[in-house]
Amino acid sequence: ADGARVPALVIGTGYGAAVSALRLAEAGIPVTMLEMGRLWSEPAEDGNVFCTITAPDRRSMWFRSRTEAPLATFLWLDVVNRDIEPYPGVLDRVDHGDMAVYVGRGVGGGSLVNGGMAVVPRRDYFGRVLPQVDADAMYDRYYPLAQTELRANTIDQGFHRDSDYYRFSRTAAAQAEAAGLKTAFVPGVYDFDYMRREEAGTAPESALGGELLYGNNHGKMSLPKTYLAKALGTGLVTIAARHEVRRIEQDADGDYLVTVEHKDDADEVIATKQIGARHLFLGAGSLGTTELLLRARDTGDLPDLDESIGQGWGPNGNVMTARANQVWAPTGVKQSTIPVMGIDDWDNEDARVFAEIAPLPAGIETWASLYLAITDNPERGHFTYDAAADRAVLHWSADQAEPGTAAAKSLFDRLNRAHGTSYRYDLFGGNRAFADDFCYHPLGGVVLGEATDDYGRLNGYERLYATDSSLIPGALGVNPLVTITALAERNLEAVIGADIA
Ligand code: FAE
Repeated sequence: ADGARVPALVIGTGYGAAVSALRLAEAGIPVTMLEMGRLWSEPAEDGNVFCTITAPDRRSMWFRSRTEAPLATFLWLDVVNRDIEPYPGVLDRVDHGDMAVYVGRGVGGGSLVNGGMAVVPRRDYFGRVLPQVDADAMYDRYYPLAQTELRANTIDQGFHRDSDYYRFSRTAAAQAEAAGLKTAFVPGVYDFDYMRREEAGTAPESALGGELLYGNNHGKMSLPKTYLAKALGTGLVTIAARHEVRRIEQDADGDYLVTVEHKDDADEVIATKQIGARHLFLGAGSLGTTELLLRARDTGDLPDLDESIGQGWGPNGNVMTARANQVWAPTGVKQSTIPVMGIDDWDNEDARVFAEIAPLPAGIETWASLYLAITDNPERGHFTYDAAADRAVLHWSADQAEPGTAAAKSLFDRLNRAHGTSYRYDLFGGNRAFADDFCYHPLGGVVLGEATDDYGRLNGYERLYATDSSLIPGALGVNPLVTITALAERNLEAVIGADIA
C-alpha cells in the first residue's frame, strides 16, 4: 500500500530477484517483490495460460499490435506473426537502434520465455570474466546449489536418439561431428520425464506442442515452480504484479523510497504508490536494473552512485544463423522446442564459439539447421540516461557485432565446406546469413567489482544491491541463467550474513 514500510524490497521476479527473495525470507526477513509484468496464473478461454508460437494472441508480446518473432522473414512468418491486441504479454523486445533485446515480462522474468538451457561456463573462462569471485566456491557449492534448486536435468540419450522430435538436433550434431567439431549434451530445466509422457500421449503437449518464446504451459520448471514457489512457501514473501518501479530515492533515515505505478491491462496507471524499504535489491534484469540506477544517479535522486553504472554491457556474443541441409538430411516436421545440445569450439582461440543447436518448429520440413552461437566478442556497449525520454539509451553500433559474427562464420563455413551446404539467407531479413542485431542474453551495466563491491553492494550507498544479470560484464561464454542464479546465491549469502542477520 502507499506509504508502506518494508524491511526488504526486491524489484523484479527473475533469477536474481527470486534467489534474493527466497534467501532473505529463509533468514526471517519479510520481503515484498515488485514486478511490472503479469502474474501468469489464470487460463484464458482456450484453457491455457500461455499461447503457442504458431497461433500467437495478445498473451504473446508486451504491448504490441503485431507480434515480432525473431525470425523476421521466415517463409512461415506471414502465417505466424499476427496482429494482436496490445496487452501485457509475456515477451518484450526492447529496441535500441542496432541492437534489439528480447526479455521476459511477468512473474518469473526470463524463465517464462527462455529455452531453459542450464549451462555452467568453462571454469577458466569464468575466471577471466569474474576474476574477483572465488571460483572454488562457485564450482563446489553455488553452481551445484543453483542446478538443484532450478531442477536442472539432462535428456535421456536414448530418447534423444529415437524421438522424431529431436531429429533436428541429431542432424546438426552428426554434421558437426563429421566436420571434426565437438558436441555436448547440456542440462536444462525442462522436465524430460514430462516430455516422454508428452510423446507417449499421456500428458498435454508443451515442448512437443510448439510452446516457444511466448511461455510454456506444462513441462518447463520456470521460476514460479522453483525458487518463487519456495519463497512464497515461507509465508514471508508477497509479490505485487503489474507494479512498475519508476524512481528510487533515499529519505533522511537512509531508507529507500521507491515510487511504483500499479497499471492495468491497458497500461493505464491505477495507482501511484511510494514504498519505503530498509534494504533494496534490484533484480530488474540487465536493462531494467541499469535503467533504474542510471536514472537515480543522473536525476540527482541517488547522486553518489558509481560513475561506471551503464558501462560494460554486451549481448553475450549472441549471433543467430541457419544452414540449408542437403535434401537427404531433413530436420523433421516435428520438433521439440527445447534445445539440448551444443557445438563446443570454445578451445579454438582464434574463433571461440559455443553454438546452441536450436529448434525451428515450423510444422513443415524446412531442411534448416538453426543455431544460436555464443561468441567471445570483446566489444562492449554502454547506456546513457536520456532525460527528455526518461529512459536509458544503449550505445551499441552494428560494427561492434562483427567480431562475434566473424567467429561464428568461421565455424559454420567449416561445417558448410565439410558438407557442401550453404547458409539460409531468408530468415533474418535483409538477405543476411547472420543475425547479430538482436540478443537473448543481455549482460552488464552494473558490473560486479566496478559499480558495486565484490558482492553486489552498490558503491556510494548502504543496503542497496544489484542481484541480476547486470552484474556480469557483457559475456560469459555460455547461456547465462545458471550463473546469474549461482552468483546471486553467493552474494546473498554474504550480504545476509554481514548486513542483515
Ligand atoms: P530477468 O529474468 O530478465 O527478470 C527481470 C524482471 O524484472 C522481469 O520480469 C521484468 O519484467 C522485471 N522488471 C524490469 N524492470 C522493472 C521495473 N522497473 N519494475 C518492476 N519490474 C521490472 O532478469 N538463458 C539461459 O541460460 N538459457 C537459455 O536457454 C536461455 N534462453 C533464452 C531464450 C529467450 C527467448 C530469452 C529472451 C532469454 C533466454 N535466456 C536464456 C536468457 C535468460 O532468460 C536471462 O539471462 C535471464 O532471465 C536474466 O535474469 P535476470 O534475473 O537478470
